[in-house]
Amino acid sequence: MTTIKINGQRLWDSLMEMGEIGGTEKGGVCRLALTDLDKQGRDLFVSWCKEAGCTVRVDKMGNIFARRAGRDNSLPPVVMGSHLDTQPTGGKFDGIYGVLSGLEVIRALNDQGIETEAPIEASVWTNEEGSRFPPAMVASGVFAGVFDLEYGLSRADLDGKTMGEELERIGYAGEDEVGGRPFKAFFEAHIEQGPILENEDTTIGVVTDAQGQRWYEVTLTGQESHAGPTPMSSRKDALLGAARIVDQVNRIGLDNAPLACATVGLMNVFPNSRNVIPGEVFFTVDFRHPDDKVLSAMDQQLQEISKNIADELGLEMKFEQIWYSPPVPFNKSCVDSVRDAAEAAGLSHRDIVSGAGHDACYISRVAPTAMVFVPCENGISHNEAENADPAHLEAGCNVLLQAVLNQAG
Ligand code: HGY
Ligand code: MN
Ligand code: MN
Repeated sequence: MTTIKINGQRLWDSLMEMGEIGGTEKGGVCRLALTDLDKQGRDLFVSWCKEAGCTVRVDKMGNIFARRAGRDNSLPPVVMGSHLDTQPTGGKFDGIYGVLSGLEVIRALNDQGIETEAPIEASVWTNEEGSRFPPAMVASGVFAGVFDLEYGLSRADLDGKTMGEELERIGYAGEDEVGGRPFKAFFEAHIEQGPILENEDTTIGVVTDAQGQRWYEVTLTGQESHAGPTPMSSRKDALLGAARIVDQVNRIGLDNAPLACATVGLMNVFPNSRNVIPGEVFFTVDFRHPDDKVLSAMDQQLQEISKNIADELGLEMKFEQIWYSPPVPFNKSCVDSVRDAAEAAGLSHRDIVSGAGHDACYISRVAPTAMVFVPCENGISHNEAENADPAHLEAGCNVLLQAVLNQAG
């Protein structure tokens, strides 16, 4: 293991500067995929990479690859990266930490004149969050061949704008084909977004797996009618149906505790007027579990229960699973590189399963992949209060550096 180190202050300063773009009153970040703010963040990252001597390429899904040449550039690159898009009430670290850690590794190698055998790349994956354009991780999914390019470019937001149109508009509809080029390895540094590392006072999470996810969209249609003269017995109340299903989603999660997660995060009520019985409700369901069998049992239960509730209340139901991402085991040799790097640096570490989805989950289908986790304050993320300790961020980036050097030679 070499003794070269990254510059923690420079990493922190870059995170703070990037966090200004879309910065919110409460200290969070709102930089939704392919908005003008996302463009600004991308432009800043590209300018930093060019200053660091990288050549920058963009593919047709807007994925960005900043390449630092190695001795033998015919070799497949070792790639680091994550995402720059955030949740509407996101933070400064989710995704951004992994992107700017990749840049910091390149900056540190430059400072200390280190040459690697294989080239290395810092990457940005478009629309990881899936908040504006569902599903999540769609651009890394196209890269991994899970979705075709047409599907990726046609993902639309609630206003009907597609990713293809927005990529053109912000100038990130690149020329390069998406995927089909080998990586020697892929590493993603990320905050844990949960409480385990902090509770155990552990600095590094050696991510062995990521749990599976199923996303659903449900539309219940009843009958708008007057909240006054309509007797309770003759109502077709779509919101009542949605409320009962929301309760059942929660119960399915609790019944499969402690590893299951079940969330209804988005709901639109129509016409959303206080004295009209709601005629239509649209809502989403997010199921997660590390065991695929349990995840499909949860899926069965949800379908059955939703249908019974809709039938009982005389509602029509459109029930669609829009996304399924199976549980992911990461590559043993890459996971070992992360664990060895933490060990060599004398950092406390523990194996951990990722509760969140990441671009690494899809990239692991086409390249040996692993992740490095660091704690975040109170385990909070997808929240403007998201915070992390500069010392942890520095430690995680040093582990990333060593893992990359281990693979890049
Ligand atoms: O939802 C997730 O797990 C990720 O933050 N997109
Ligand atoms: Mn993320
Ligand atoms: Mn996220």
